[in-house]
Amino acid sequence: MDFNAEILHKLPTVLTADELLDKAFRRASKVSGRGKEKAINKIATVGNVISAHLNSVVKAHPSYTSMPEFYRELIDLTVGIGRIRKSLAALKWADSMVQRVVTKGIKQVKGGKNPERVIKETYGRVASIVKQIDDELRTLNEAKVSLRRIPVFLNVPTVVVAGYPNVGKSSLVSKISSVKPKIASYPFTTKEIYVGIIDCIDCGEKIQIVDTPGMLDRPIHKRNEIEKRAILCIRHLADCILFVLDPTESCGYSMEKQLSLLEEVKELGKPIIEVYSKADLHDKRDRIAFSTVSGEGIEDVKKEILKVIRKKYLLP
Ligand SMILES: Nc1nc2c(ncn2[C@@H]2O[C@H](COP(=O)(O)OP(=O)(O)OP(=O)(O)O)[C@@H](O)[C@H]2O)c(=O)[nH]1
Ligand SMILES: [Mg+2]
Repeated sequence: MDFNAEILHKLPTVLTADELLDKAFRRASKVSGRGKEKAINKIATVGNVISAHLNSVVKAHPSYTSMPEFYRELIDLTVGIGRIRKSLAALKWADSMVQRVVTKGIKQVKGGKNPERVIKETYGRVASIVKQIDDELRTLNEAKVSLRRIPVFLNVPTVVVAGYPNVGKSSLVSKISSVKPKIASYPFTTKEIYVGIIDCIDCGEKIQIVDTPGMLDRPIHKRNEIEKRAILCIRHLADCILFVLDPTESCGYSMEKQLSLLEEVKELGKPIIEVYSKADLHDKRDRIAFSTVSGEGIEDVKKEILKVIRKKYLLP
């Protein structure tokens, strides 16, 4: 992927309509000059401040059409690309309307109309335009906050950890990689996607590990947006899937359901490593079993990841 997701972390804070108008009018109140000239400066300043802000927001957004499908779908799930596009279009509209009102105001002052009256009328029109896009400004500020949470994925071999909620995915990721996602004893603790790096000391390879939200075994159209994020990661990022099963069922879900989800994930046709979590609580060993409590099997999991990745990338 040559798209740099850091652009999503650099979006500017978007002012509300009132904040933007305040800023513009305050700046205009400080302009110097006399009579006509001062009035023209004031009106032009209002136009410039508003235009600069709206343009900086519009320009900071990436092209949602040309970015990789994975990011596009993830952003669509997180914020909605349609909403972002509509809001950006509203900002462009407001910018051109404000500029039109400002140009007209300046012309009127130059033409001899009472400057004070023109200022009052122009300010009123500008305020009414900017207030019309208040919802869109707020949407774009919310988008900025959400987009900042989308991780930057590296273009390196990637293992995606998947499974039912509460089975111990994040506990494992936190043990074997650089990222420390939240761990808790309730399902759907992980709502977003976490990316860590497993430094493989003996081979010098960097392997990316992606912690995903838990998924339930149910048809795609019934899945919530949190589960859909996990599917997206598996589909687009995974060179290999680490599927975590909790045979103690202390996660709150039966093995039958967990295995049924495993079957579904297998259909994606990617290499899968099947592992048991919570090995300190059971003695099933027909799959690699690990415990983040006793430490048992953690190295085996790492070794298996490495083996699969090496095979896929034909590494020595
Ligand atoms: N006994 C025992 N408990 C564990 C182990 N690993 C995780 N747990 C517990 O299992 C619960 C769920 O752990 P998480 O790592 O948050 O599980 P998750 O699969 O990431 O959960 P979601 O993010 O909700 O999908 C927590 O209460 C952990 O303390 C383990 O090896 N042994
Ligand atoms: Mg988790």
